[in-house]
Amino acid sequence: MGTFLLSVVAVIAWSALSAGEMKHVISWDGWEFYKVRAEGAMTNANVKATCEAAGMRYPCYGGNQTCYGWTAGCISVNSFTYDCRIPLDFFYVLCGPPFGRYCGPLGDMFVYLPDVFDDDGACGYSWCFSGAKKQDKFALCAVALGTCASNPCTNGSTCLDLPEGHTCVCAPGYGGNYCETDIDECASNPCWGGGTCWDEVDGFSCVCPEGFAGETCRTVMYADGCLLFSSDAVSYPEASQECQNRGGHLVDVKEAELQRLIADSIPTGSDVSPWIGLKMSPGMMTYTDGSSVSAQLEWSTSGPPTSCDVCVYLDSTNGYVAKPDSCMEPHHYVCQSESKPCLQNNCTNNGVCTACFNDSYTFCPCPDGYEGDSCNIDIDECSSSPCQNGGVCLNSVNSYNCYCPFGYAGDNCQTDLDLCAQVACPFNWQCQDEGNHYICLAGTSRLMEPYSCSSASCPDGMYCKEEGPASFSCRAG
Ligand SMILES: [Ca+2]
Ligand SMILES: [Ca+2]
Repeated sequence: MGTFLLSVVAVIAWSALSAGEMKHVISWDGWEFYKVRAEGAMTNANVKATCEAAGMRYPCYGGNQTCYGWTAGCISVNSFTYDCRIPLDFFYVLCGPPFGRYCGPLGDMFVYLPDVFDDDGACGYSWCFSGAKKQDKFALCAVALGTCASNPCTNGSTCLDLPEGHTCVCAPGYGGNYCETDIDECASNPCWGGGTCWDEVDGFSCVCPEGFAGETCRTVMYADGCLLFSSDAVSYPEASQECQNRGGHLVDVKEAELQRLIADSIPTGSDVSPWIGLKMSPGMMTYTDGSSVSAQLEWSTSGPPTSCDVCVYLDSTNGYVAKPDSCMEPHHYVCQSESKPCLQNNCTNNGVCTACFNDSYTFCPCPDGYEGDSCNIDIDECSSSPCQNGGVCLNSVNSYNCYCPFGYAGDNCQTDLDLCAQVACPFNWQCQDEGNHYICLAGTSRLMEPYSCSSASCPDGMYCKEEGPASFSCRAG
C-alpha cells in the first residue's frame, strides 16, 4: 500500500512539473517541429489540445493533404518518403538510413492521426501503435518558421507578427534581424585624445589618458585653465555661442605654447581644423576679450588679413598655423575656460580640486606620489622592484626604502660589501666572501679535521655553521 501511494504521488508531481515542456526536433519545409510534453492519455484529442496550449499547430501522420492520414486542421508539409509520412522523413534525417525502430530524438512521441484507432489513440512512433493507453508522453507539434510563436527575437526585443512575416523591434543597443547583435558604440571612436573605449549595451565609456577628462575625454586641463574640443563642426557665431553656453569662450591663442598644446591634443589623423577666438572686428583682428592679435600667433601667410568678414582657425593640414576663413564655414572649435577652485574639494591627500566650465569638469591635480581621479591612490614605487640582491622594498609617499640583506648596502642594496675586510677568521685561515655570508677555511698546512662551532666562531648577531672538514660559515640571523 505504501509503495502504491508513493508511486501515485511521484507521477502527479512529475506531470505537474513537466507538462508543456518542449524540445526542438527539426526544421522542416518552413516549419519548426517540437515534441511537447503532454499530460494524460496520448489520444488525438490530447495531442491536438497539447499543441494548441503551447501556441502551436499539429502535423499529421501523413505529410500533405493528398496523403493518407491527413485531415483539415493539420498543417501541410512536403514529404520525400514514398508514403509521405512525416515521422518517417524525420527518421531518415535524424537517425537513418537504414530505417530502424528506434530514433532517440523521436522517442515517446505521438502524432495526430484521427479515425484510425477505435480508442482515438494518436499514432506512436515509429510503428504507429495507439497511444490511448500511454500516459504523459510527447505530442508532435509545429510552428511556422519565422513567426513570433517560435520566439525568434532575442535580447529583450519585441516580436511583431505581420502579414508578410514577423519583425523584431529591438531593445536599445541591439541590432540585426533577430536583435542578436550588440551594437558596437565604440565603432565611431568616440573617445578623444587616445582614450580607450569600452562598448556597453546601448552606450560606451571612455578611459581617458592623463590630463584628459569628460565623458568622451574632450576636456584638457593645462596650467591656466581648460580646453574643450568640440565633437561637431559649425559656423563661427554658433561655435562662439556654444562656448558661452558652457561658461567659456572660444580659445584666445596668444602664446605659442597654447597653440602647440591645442595641436598636441588633437589626435593624429583626425583632421580637425578648429575655430579659435579671433575674428575681424572693424579694421582689426581681435580676441574674444577684445584685445588685438598677438605677435606670437603663427600664421599660414605673412600675417593676419586686414579686410573682409573673416574668422580664424588652426589648419590641421599645415601644422596648426592660423588661417582666415569665412565666418560661416563649418569648423570644429575649441572652447576655453579659466580654472578656479571647486565649490567642494573632492580630492584627497592634499590634492586641490580645480573646476572649469561652470564646474562641469573637475580635476584633482595630485601631489607627487599620488594618482587617481581623486588622488586616492598611493603610487607603489616598489612596483618596479628597485631593491637588488634580495633587498625588501617598503613603499612610502613618493618614495621607497630598501632593507638590504646582510652583506649588501646602498639605497637599492646594489653594493656588495667586502665581508672579509670587516671580519676575522681564525689565525692562518682563509676568508671567502659568499655575498650574504662568509666562509672560513683552514689553511692547507692544518690537518683536515672536523671543526666545532663555538660562540666565539662568529661575530655577534651571526650564527656558525659547520661546512665540512676544517671549514665553517658565519651567517646572519
Ligand atoms: Ca554595445
Ligand atoms: Ca608610494
